[in-house]
Amino acid sequence: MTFNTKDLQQTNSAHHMQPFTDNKALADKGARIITRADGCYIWDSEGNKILDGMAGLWCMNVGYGRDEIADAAAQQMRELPYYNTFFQTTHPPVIELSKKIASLAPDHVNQVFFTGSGSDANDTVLRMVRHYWSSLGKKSKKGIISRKNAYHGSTVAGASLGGMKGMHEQGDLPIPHITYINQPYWYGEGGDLDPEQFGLQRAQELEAEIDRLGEENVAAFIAEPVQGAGGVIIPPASYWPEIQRICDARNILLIADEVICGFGRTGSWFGSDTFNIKPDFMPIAKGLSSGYLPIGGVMLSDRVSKVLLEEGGEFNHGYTYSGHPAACAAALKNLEIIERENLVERVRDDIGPYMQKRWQELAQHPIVGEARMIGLMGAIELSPDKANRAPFKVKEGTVGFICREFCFENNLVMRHVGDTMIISPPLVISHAEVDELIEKATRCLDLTWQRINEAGYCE
Ligand code: PXG
Repeated sequence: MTFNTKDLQQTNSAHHMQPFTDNKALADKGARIITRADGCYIWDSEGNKILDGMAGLWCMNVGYGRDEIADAAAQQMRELPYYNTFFQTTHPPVIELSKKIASLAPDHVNQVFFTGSGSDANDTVLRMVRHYWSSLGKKSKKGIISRKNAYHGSTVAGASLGGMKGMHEQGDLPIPHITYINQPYWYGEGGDLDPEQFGLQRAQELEAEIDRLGEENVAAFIAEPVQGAGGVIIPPASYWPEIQRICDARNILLIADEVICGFGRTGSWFGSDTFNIKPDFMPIAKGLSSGYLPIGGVMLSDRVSKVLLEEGGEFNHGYTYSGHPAACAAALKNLEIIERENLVERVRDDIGPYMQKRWQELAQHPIVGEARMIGLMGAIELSPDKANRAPFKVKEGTVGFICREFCFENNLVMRHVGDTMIISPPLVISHAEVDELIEKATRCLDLTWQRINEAGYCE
């Protein structure tokens, strides 16, 4: 099939307003048009074959081109394309998926509420947390503590729970009763502390914030086990145990946002397994269906589900597409593939360690300050001065953007967050594809180095 790229770009700009995009600037440049995909590759309308180092948007865990997921969804659409889960009705795919999720979740997590995405999972969690405390008669416990530079979605609650300044500036956010502590970002903010001391210090900010607000006013703490969109920020080992201790000691619910970390990304079924976290709520999406159809949810621990079920009465919340049958059928088939192909174990024992080793080689590059990776999510910090973890002498993000553009030109999808390059390939990536990714990334780092030397950004 051939495509007229220019025509498509013009029509796109005339009618399609894209997310997280300066649409005016994009209209001048023209969007890249992705037309098909298979395995770990996508193709554009010009016929370029591109290695997808981001698994779509951190979601394509089982890789593209899985006919059996398409078949499962199609079969479900023929049988029962839609029915809702309101008004005391349910259907087989949502029942089966709920049971499957409970079997994969940590032992103390056995209920799931379905949504259409990660953002509305976090809207749901905000309402559930407050409903939980008010069901126990503690109406003042409505404050939620989050972290600067967290990402929890784009809806009003999602963006408010997130700690991204640029999002708060648009639309008069955050909503009231959400506050933020600092993130456990050692490379960027650790100064002279060693990572473990720093991790402990950042975790203890939670206790200080609870004291500041008053324990009787705090409902929950929310965090991604590993921050994804914020730049793959892997917390020091000291961080999560201290957070868990504080939540337990101060009777604060713990929400582990598993939207990116869930379903194998960190080498366990959930990021909470990897870090030994015992959350009360786990928002999920993305890898639940590997993005084949939109579906998300909130998993609930026995402690909170018991209160909500026994004391909460009717929960006045839900979405038309909560537990959509075709999305559930796609998710079930996706989870079957992850299990059948042992993808979680593969990330933990085989391809994860291999890619981590190869990724570390990039740390030798003259403009790389640090290379880090857990499971199959990683980052490299661009810096002109490794020893001091120094930034470039140009606006933050300039060099990251240059590198990202070289990646595009060289048929590799690798994103930038400021001057941090991030990667999150499909869990099915082969050893040879990892080699190709490293080879392309190295070439793009070389090109970036050359460009910034010419521009004088390293002096
Ligand atoms: N929580 C986390 C931790 C996420 O990463 C969401 C919630 C929201 O999910 P939905 O399905 O509503 O998008 C996310 C989404 C990026 C990027 O540029 C990251 C996400 C979404 C879009 C872009 O890294 N994460």
